[in-house]
Amino acid sequence: MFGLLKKSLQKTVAAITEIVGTKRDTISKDELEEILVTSDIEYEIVENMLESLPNSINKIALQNSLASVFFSSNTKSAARIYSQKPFVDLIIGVNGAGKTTTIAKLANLAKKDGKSVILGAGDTFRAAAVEQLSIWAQRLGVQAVTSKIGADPSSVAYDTVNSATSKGIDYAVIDTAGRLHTQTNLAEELKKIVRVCEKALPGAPHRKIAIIDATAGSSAINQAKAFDAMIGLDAVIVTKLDGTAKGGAIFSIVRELGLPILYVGVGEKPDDIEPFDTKTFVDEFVGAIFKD
Ligand SMILES: Nc1nc2c(ncn2[C@@H]2O[C@H](COP(=O)(O)OP(=O)(O)OP(=O)(O)O)[C@@H](O)[C@H]2O)c(=O)[nH]1
Ligand SMILES: [Mg+2]
Repeated sequence: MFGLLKKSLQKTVAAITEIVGTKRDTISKDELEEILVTSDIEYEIVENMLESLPNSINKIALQNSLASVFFSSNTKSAARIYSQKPFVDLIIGVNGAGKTTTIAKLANLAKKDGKSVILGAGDTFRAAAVEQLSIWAQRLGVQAVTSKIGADPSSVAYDTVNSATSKGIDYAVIDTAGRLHTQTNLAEELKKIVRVCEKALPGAPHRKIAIIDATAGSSAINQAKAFDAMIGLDAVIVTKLDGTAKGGAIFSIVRELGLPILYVGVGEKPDDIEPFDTKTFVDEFVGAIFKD
């Protein structure tokens, strides 16, 4: 289980191994500080953790400390997928975070679960964006709602939800444009998309999911906070965990946003997605430092 999650943490683990050398029974605070900061856990979080740990830290103590990040912050819980029909996900995130790719992955998962899927090309800003989503829809054999470039994205969202309802489709996923969160028109646009989904189907969108690039550091977290302030996020999907040694970013994301991580993206293909599992994640970290 969670093989892809483990695999995607290989570089993070390798970076830790480089600092640790041979695995130990205990580790000093200074060494642990270096490890945690190197893996991209924010300094403030590291300081907080270290405060409550003894000078010589063993496996159990670190395990508990890392796991507590998830217990204390992961308070909001997202709706269970497919708990409604149609179940509607709205995907939000800055440019290049991996929104469209993640939508393909979610559609692929749903298909494997035997669910019918419709995609909404709500990024009407760029011609390439609509095309990218349509290509994925074709490849995966799912439906897509598209419109002309520059069309109102909320009308695409409305059509997607309505189409899903009238055709009896199980799962609808709506893409959005990834312009910067500082633009007030993006805030208005996103709010309108949410309003319009709700109008088409009370309760929709069932999840407003932020896509966060694991390699983007604290700026990505601040952007997600801005999205949360705009429309209230329900959950997060962390992308590009493969190919980075900064797996510790996950701790920062959870601590800062207090949102559940639904999945992690571990590559560019539709199958490169894995449910996030706290225990596996913490065990990989701890296992890189301590003897069994
Ligand atoms: N390695 C890796 N690459 C990813 C992952 N997810 C997305 N990508 C790549 O990241 C790039 C951007 O992905 P998109 O899905 O187009 O991102 P987006 O958020 O839709 O971007 P815009 O539409 O421009 O806002 C593409 O080259 C993807 O293949 C992942 O989990 N791992
Ligand atoms: Mg896109």
